[in-house]
Amino acid sequence: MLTRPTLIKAAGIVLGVFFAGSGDASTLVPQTALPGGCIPQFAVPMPVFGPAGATPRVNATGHRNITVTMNEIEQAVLPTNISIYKPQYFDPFVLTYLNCPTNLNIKKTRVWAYGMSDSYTGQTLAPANWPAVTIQAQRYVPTTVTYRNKLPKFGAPVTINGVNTTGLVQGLVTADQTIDWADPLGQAALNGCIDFPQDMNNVFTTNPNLNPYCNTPYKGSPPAVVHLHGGETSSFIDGGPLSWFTPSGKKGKNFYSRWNAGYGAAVYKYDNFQEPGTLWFHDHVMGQTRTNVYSGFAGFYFLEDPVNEPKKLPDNAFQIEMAIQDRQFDTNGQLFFPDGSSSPLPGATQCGSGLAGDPCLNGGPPNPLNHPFWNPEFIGDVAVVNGAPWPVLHVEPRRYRLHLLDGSNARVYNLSFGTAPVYAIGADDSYLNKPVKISKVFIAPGERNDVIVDFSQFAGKTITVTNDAPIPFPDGLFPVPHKDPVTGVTLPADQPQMAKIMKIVVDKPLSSPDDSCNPAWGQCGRTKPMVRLTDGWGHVYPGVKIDKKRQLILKEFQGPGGPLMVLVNNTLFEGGMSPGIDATVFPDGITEVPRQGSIEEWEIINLTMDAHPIHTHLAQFQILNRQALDMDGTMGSGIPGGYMGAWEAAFGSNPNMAPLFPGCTAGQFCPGYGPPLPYQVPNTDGALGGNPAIKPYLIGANNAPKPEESGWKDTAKANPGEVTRFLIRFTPTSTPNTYNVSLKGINKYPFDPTKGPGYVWHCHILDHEDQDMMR
Ligand SMILES: [Cu+2]
Repeated sequence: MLTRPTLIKAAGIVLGVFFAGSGDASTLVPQTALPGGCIPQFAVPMPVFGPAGATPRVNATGHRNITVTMNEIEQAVLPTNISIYKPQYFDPFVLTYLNCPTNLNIKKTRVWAYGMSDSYTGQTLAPANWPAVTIQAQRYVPTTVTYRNKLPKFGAPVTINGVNTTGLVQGLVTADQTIDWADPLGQAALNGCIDFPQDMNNVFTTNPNLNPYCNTPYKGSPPAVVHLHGGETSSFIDGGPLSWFTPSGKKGKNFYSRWNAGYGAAVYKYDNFQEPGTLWFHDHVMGQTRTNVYSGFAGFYFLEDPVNEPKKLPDNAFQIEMAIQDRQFDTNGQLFFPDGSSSPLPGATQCGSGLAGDPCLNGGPPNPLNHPFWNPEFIGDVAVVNGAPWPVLHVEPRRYRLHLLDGSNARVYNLSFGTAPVYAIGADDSYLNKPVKISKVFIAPGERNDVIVDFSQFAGKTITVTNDAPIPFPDGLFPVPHKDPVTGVTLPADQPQMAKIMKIVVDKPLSSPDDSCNPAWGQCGRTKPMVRLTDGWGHVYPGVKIDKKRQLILKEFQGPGGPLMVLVNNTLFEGGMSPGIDATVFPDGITEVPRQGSIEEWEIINLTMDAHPIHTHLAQFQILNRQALDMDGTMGSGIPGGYMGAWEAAFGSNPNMAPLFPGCTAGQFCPGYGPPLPYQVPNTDGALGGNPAIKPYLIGANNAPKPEESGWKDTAKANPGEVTRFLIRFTPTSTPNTYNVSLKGINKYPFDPTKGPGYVWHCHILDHEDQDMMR
């Protein structure tokens, strides 16, 4: 999605237009967007869980059986105690100041939220909240969770805070029935809605298969499932995309429950056997992860192990979690999720046209005839931390430990804490050997950064947490002024309000001396060094045996209006449908089948224009390095056409492969066909995956991962035009490496992706994983 914002901006400049407005987001509920620039910043406190705040975390050691209930609730989100919002805002599309709407009627926001209680006593452990109140678990102490889906359908009766009303959120955040999704009623499949690239002839024009049912937002019983992100868990309880269930008792094909807990419930037992770290849990339902997480389903899961953790980390009131997200709201304070069904306002053309008066930040869906409601990336215009817009946090002048999570659909953040020193102590799941001083926290959807920020020299000061990352990354809408890469001209910010995330005010008196570990003195590292697969400097760690190497491609499939689908290795999620995957070898279409205990090198080759945060379930990995690739032959390999040319030329070149789709031409990219060559035949790089070798096209040096991303990770950025290499090992992170031997490790279930329903790996841009950037 490189060009869309640029095009829209360009159109705005040329045509110059001007009204404060917006279209309907939802086809079911009339909505008018409240531009984010109209919402006052730093007007609400940041909700804090644990000793620093009013809501205690959920103690999973004291309560070993927890019920997590999925509810629709009302939550105070936008400031209501202010009668006047801002009078004007900066419009990114027309690059000028416009009037804010005046007809505001800000109410509490309807969200979907996890509430928690003790399964045996019924005692409430945490109120339902967006984000969920953090669960605190101890290593080796299992947690049994009963998930109960009590979500109301749109318009169905529901009682909220003792008031009888009707379900709203499903009507605001529209499901798209034309992408491969849970489809609990089986109606999308029955009506031929789900649009596969095999329909090549259809896809590029109006899809004749699309009957009116397919254009209808789903209003049935809402499917949901919870994934523990970063969890080393059995695949039965991984909460994968096909393990969903509805309140009415419909289930996905991988549904699992430890025992029958009734309709709309699943019981998972987490062993908590893995190394300590910052995990999180969120919804993962097939084709609706973006909408369910957007609606509120996310929370932290701290796994603690006092024996093996760094000693004397800031804790109690000085340990704070922050889930950073972006959202859009309407003039009633409700969630606004673009579905492109906008009715044009006076003077406006259709939403997303890029023409004069276009009313929508996200535009319409790029290919509405194929996917009436799916947008490739959700772009919000309000920064939200722990469910509060641009909040304020009051702290003491001392060191704090902050667990930072990018829980956004698509937005990458590059955060700074002013001049306060920031040290990374953990990356995603695990602690680093030694703390690393960092100037910016660069975080993509799904990633966590565990940091210590030292406020001790800032008594009486206010620190604004700032962000300068564009969306999509690296060349989308900028929150700050930036240079045009072609002309060198400095352009104004596209979303200036997104340059600030929150404010931290150091105005609390020091309540006690700060005796926490001091990363400036090299403290706060691991007591026992992590097991290394890489040396953190770009090389394989001595003695590490790589069993298999895979080269896997990230590629967008463009329709006439923009992306139709984003794919890993050009293969659909339900890959048995891709003829490029040999169905005799892979009847179920699963291609990445590592052996338990083995170490594999994965080379993720990004042929798109955007960065994609790649997330693996079950197994953690260590980033080896990243290297540029001559994509088109203009970057120094000296090979005409570059890697992209070689890759496209490979389609139809192997007589042993299934015929290309009708409409595809040999020597050209055939979307959704799978890799162009046989997956299991190693190429001249010795890599599986069915793609031409990359070696002749590599340019420049291997770039080592940043020190703060050199530990065990479960999510890592794959930048455009690069190969991102990581070593992934299919045993727990704590299992020692033995020279030249693969160890299964000590764990309570096979660390084997082929046992049970298996695991997925995918892009953590939620809008991408929902449209098949997942295997
Ligand atoms: Cu992606």
